[in-house]
Amino acid sequence: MDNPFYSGTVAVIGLGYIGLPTAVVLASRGVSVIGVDVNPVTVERVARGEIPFFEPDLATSLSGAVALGNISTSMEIPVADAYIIAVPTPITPNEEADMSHVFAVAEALAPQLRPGAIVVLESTSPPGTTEELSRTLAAARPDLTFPNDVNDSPDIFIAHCPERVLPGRLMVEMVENNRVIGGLTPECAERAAELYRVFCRGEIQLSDATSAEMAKLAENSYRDVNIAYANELSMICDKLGLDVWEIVKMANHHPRVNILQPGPGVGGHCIAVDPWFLVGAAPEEAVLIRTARMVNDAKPHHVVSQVLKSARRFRDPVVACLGLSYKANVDDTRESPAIEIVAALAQQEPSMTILVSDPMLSKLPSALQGFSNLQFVKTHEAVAAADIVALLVDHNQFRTLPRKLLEGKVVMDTRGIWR
Ligand code: SAJ
Repeated sequence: MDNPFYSGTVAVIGLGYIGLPTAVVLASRGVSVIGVDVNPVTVERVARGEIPFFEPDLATSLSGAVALGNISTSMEIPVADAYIIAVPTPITPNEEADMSHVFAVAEALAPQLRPGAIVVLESTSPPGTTEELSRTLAAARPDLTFPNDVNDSPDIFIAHCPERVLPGRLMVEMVENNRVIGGLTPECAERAAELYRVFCRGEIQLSDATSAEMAKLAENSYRDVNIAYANELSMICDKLGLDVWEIVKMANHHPRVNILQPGPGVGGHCIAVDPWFLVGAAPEEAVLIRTARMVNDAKPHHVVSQVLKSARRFRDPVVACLGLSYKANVDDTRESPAIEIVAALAQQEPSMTILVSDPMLSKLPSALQGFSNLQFVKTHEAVAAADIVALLVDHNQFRTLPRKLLEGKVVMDTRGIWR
């Protein structure tokens, strides 16, 4: 198919980092999209063409789609031909998958289903969730047939299509990346693929739903395990007084070695969360995956103890903490190790003055408000006043900081950008 088009109405449920770009990309290709969210502010802003978070090129695409009249928003799930569920699947404080948003959607969605509808779960989920979603919908709608209970074509088609887009490159990767679509039956996968082919130029691999869920978790756990290796090396190098960046550079000269970059820890809504779904699914088997999570979760504490150790040599230490987001050049602070580090320093050392700077943010995130020893200032101001400079995020603006400003200060470069 050269120019695939989907003539039905698509409801995208959850207008967050994944749902909103998906809705926008479908609408900009002429599909009639209804964006659904429980947050009234998001619903109003998106309807006006305003983005609720920063992502390159999202604003122009959204205002274009709004101008074309292809996207509307609602707080209620409407009757539609296809549904894409992109709601959060966080973890509980006990590191168990919190699937409450997905099943709240199922409850609200069931009454709206009409024969022929496609339901695609995009949210990253533990293996078996799509099947459970189908059973939940089936229980609420005994008048319809579902893929798990008929041999012929069911009334409702259900699939899992995990996303792979990288924050900061969402609008490009949404279109270019290869995707996996796992259907509860092969026909479910094919129906969902027809919808995704409208905007996805990458290869679409068809599979079953549970394998697709597992593939997504395998991808993110792979990344977590590899970053944990880099972070563990960095802690070993600190102990031995070696430069981990030099060691990684040398090791990566080997033709089959590609060690990732150590950092202050792992943040974001995916890599720091999803591996726990595998641990939950197979606790006895997922030894390496659990250990990697623990290594990465321990890294912010290691950075805190290094800063505290350096601070001992100053009477009233002033520490500049540069960067708060979970990674470079985004304003997303979810699960950010930088925030964890700054909060721990502020709490553990009330006599320390902490000057925080992040050019991607306009103010301190709520988790850091209320500390009397903490101020949000401009980068140059923070560095000029500091005894210790802790670089926590490798934003481009920090890369170009004149090195002269760092002279005479203790520098803790957790991202290795000033070497
Ligand atoms: N990090 C390091 N060292 C590295 C690479 C990353 O410390 O060498 C840190 C980052 O600073 C950040 C965390 O890891 O704190 C995660 O960053 P990331 O860039 O690896 O991943 P995300 O969370 O921005 O996006 C990931 C992507 N997954 C993979 O690369 C496997 C993306 O493709 C997924 O779509 C996304 O998770 C998701 O939604 O699952």
